[in-house]
Amino acid sequence: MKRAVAVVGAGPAGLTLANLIQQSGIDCVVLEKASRAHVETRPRAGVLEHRSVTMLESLGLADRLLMEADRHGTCEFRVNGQAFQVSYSDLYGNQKHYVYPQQEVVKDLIGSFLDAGGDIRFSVSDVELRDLTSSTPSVHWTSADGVRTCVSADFVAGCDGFHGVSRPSIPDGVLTEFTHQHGIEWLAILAEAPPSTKAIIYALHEDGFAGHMLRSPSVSRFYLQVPVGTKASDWSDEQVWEALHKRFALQGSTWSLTEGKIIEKRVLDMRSHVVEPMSYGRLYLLGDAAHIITPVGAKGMNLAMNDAATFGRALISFYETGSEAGLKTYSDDCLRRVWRAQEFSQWMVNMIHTDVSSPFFGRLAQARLEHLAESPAYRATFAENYVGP
Ligand code: RFL
Repeated sequence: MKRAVAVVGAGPAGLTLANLIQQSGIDCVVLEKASRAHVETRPRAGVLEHRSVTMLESLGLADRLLMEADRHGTCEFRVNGQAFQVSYSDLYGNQKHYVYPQQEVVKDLIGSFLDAGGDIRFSVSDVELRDLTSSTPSVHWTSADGVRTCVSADFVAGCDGFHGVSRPSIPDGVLTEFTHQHGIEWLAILAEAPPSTKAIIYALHEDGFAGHMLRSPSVSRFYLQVPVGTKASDWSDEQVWEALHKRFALQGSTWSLTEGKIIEKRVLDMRSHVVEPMSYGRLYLLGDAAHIITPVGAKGMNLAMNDAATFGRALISFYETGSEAGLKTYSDDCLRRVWRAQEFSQWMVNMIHTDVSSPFFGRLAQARLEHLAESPAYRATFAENYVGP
């Protein structure tokens, strides 16, 4: 089998790329380890930046999203029982976040790609990447029915996330890896509970951070900072709700938290990871395969889509004009935005945790939040970074 592009991984990065190049007549195959049912129901992110939505809209891929997604332009911070809100949309050109679960993005992108005749192989195993520095790299895999198959391509797009095979296929010493363990863990909770708020809540409490994120009218995501080394099973559902009530509590307010059935509980190790460059020979890394960011600031899915848009444009230019300019600058173009997001995410991590590494940083966090509450200039900078420049 010969294709122009072999895309490894059907997450937001791989599927955005596949749709984008398909629309320009570039032939590709998408190889996905999991089943279609699994990727279409896997809950993860839920916040799209306006830039991601504009890009999807320009490709005709945002019809359902634009009908169903809630628009959000305000977030709330709670510190020691007091709340203040930042209307970031008003501070940054009326741009808003779109709340739309990642699995719905994935479902839409799979649907549109297949409807237009696209080729996705689900439930593949033992994926191997070969001859990456030649002009005909190849990808080998075992299909769902056990047949060993291979495709040779002009390019391989490694969109298989942090634990995929693409990045480890690059020989040692080629990539420079930047890693930071934040020394923080969150218990991530998904509950069948309608949102108790119209605005995302970030709460700084002496017991640790708590977050109330929005997903849909009937499902909410919550985060609780927990001691490093905690296992999800250490927390009963009752303890989760008790902690959330305590950390979100407001003095002299009738606000209340609506509980619901907890459908997912997992511990997130807060870490950041970036590799440079984001390519090797004819292999290009996209999304989580090249960079991991903490969920603080909700940038991960958006960075993955930006990589896909950047690489897609470079491929289209290559096939239409023969120019390799976009391919050559792909890594630098993406990394500028990746590092800016990492910087913002780190800034927010330090602002919403009481004890990042010492009580000293706890006090700095409070000072930063007070500054945000009081200073229009500081809020404007926050807004620009949060909603996406
Ligand atoms: P994905 O989504 O991980 O997709 C990679 C795909 O590759 C497949 N795969 C393979 N396929 C073939 N062969 C192999 N050997 C393979 N190995 C893996 C996988 O099955 C999968 O389908 O990567 P991509 O496309 O780069 O997208 C990145 C985003 O998924 C990620 O950044 C976000 O989910 C991060 N994230 C959030 N990002 C946001 O922008 N806003 C958020 O609010 C947000 N919340 C979150 C998050 C991530 C979370 N977790 C669990 C990682 C909340 C959570 C809990």
